[in-house]
Amino acid sequence: RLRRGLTVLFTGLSGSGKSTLAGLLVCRLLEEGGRRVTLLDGDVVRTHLSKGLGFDRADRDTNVRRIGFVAAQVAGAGGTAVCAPIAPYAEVRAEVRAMVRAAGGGFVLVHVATPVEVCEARDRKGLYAKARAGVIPAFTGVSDPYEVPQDADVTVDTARLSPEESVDRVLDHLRLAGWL
Ligand code: GGZ
Repeated sequence: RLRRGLTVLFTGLSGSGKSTLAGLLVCRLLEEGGRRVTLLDGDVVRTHLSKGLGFDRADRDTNVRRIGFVAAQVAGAGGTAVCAPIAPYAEVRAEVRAMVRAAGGGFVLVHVATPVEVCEARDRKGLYAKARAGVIPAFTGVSDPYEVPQDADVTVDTARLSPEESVDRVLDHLRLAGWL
């Protein structure tokens, strides 16, 4: 049976666990067989597809729109795109959902709802310290907005769940919704 393509968009703060969960989900999807899978990670996208863009609202919106465009192409061709930008604005997230659906793919929004205090305590890359010191301006969750999704299909908190448990929640949803 031919399955429709799919986009899974992880959204959440820096250090919330998006990249880890996205990478793990890709592995689990590959193990399952089925569609071809592409990972569009925030970091990698910004060194290639979105090279030169900054972090004001217009550039963030452009970045997330580009990711959405590629994801829609992948899903439209019957593949799976797994994306992990912060995607702080609800309006553009909704645009991406619409773009993917218009291309004939399914769209699943996963909110990685790890509290900012936990992300900041982890501070794996020292970015929160720099943001607090004002060295990095407009840092999401510190000095720039993050609009909490009201339309998440799955919500996970990596302060309460292991990465494996979080990805299991996503896979459970994908099975229940008939995507796997
Ligand atoms: C947020 C920033 C900023 C500012 C640099 N605000 O944890 P990271 O380091 O590796 O991931 C973050 C990444 C965010 O890029 P995205 O493309 O995901 O953002 S968006 O969806 O809003 O376009 C962080 C780093 O870039 N970073 N400056 N000011 N994160």
